[in-house]
Amino acid sequence: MRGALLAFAGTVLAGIVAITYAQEIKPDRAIKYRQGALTVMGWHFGVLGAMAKGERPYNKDEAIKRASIVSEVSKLPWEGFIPGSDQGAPTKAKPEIWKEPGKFKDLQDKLIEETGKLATVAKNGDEAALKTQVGATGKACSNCHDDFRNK
Ligand code: ASC
Repeated sequence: MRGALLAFAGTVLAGIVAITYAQEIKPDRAIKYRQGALTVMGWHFGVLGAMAKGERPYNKDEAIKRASIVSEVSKLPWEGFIPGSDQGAPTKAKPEIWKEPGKFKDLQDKLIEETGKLATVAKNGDEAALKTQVGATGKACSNCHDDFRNK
């Protein structure tokens, strides 16, 4: 009983902390945060894209490093899309993000799934398979951009 009460109190406290913290985040910080994460992802994915296109020599260790960064960082930008952050700093985010949260979340999940596969494929060291998965991952990027990012 005491344990259950403590657990309940902990949950309530965590909820209050989360709400307070969310309220403290100003839209411009959230916008810069998510853009930072997306820029980091684009930087490392760009190297893999260059490898896939033969503009850069294939290198297994480098592919592993880049793909694991992309995989981890692909989980990060989304908490920056807080309500009210459709403006507050220059942003290409479309208002649809906040009107169709389920669809936006599905596209995030799809990206995270594809980047997870990218990291696995990179470790296998199969250059052709990497190339295919770079294509699938890029498609997950652009599917979301098509609906939710202004040009
Ligand atoms: C990149 C990058 C994107 C995606 C997208 C894939 O390297 O910065 O936004 O790939 O162009 O279609």
